[in-house]
Amino acid sequence: MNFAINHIRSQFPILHQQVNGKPLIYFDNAATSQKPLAVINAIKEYYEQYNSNIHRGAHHLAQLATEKYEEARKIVASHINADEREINFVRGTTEAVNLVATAYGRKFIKTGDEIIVSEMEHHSNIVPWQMLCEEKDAVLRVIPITDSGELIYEEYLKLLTEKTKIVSVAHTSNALGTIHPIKEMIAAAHKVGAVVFIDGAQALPHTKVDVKDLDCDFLGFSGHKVFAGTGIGVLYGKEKLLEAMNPYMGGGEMIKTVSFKGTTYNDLPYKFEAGTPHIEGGISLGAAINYINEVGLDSITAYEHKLLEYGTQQLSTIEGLQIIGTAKNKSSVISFLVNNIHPYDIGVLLNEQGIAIRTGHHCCQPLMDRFGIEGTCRASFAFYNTKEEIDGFVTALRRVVAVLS
Ligand code: 7TS
Repeated sequence: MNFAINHIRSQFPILHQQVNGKPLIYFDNAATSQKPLAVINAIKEYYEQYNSNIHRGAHHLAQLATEKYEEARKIVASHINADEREINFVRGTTEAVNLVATAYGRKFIKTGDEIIVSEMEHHSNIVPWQMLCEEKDAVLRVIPITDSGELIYEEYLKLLTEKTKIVSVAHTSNALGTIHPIKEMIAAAHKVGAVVFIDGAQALPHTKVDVKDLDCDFLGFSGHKVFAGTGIGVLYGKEKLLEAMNPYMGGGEMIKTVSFKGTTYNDLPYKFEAGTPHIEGGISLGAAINYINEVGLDSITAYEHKLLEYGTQQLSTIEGLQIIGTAKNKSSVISFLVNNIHPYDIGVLLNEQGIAIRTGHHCCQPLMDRFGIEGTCRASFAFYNTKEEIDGFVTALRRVVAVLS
């Protein structure tokens, strides 16, 4: 693999530590990713050199902070091939979905309308739509999945009718790693006049996402999964849709004029950014995106695919281990169960050996119900992980299974 892995790892200080006397192996990247020096230094510089509130000060620090924050918006826009006005900074994917469900849904969804999600969604891409359906007396339809963890495409096509107003699906599943055929799904939804929200939380850290090529109407993602800080994320929306929507929250920044006779709203994107934003979060996101582009997203995708293949192969040598989610097109996530061992017990014993994985339902209870299980163990890789770490993990897991069997 032609990938400067040692140099890359040197950029992530947190990776070089011992946990319970063993070198840390961090395989919980789908939950949150670690941060490179480029991001840590951008946050440090912000607080050491130009901390200030933005958009409102005539003074030097305020101007500098505003410049850097708006520069980050440009970086995000160009990264996903959008216009700056279409980039709304939010807290994360969860807020992006809630914003659309509220600001678009409240205005445009009527009694009897239908919203489609899949059986594989994260709770944050289910519950806001359920809340909207309850409020509007609309109907939530669910795309079923196969035993290997792929959406049943024909069933999706059957669900699409003139009643369908919104389709909201993940680009990539956090629990199984399945990459969905979203470009085709978006085109099919557009044929019946529906708008499409893409949950990009698990896609942006691993692959290039081009909103124009996909032609999605909305895209949400979280900064913390894409190597930036927590509490920052992005809602992309097509300009004409964002223009048509009412504001989500009221307050400072999102207004042009306020009077008791009536208030007028600010232009995009500020219309959706009430209050003092997460300034260093935005700046950290700009730094993170610059960093992954320096490494090269195509190389990242290719390298991680090798890790996925190697990890899948190595884990399959453990007797009694069953991989949940065996779709053809997957990102670097491996969910598994071993015999009847509770995933949590595996997680605890792996932690004793310095290995971080996730156990549980991964905020996908309907998906777990579909498989008739309570949860899984999930190892999720980032581009700073290595084959050697996978070897260490598989050896440790073998030991854990022997103890718990
Ligand atoms: N959508 C997907 C596909 C996700 O994986 C997550 C977080 C979210 C939405 C919500 O993102 P947030 O940043 O707003 O919380 N997923 C996970 C996970 O798999 N383990 O911890 C968080």
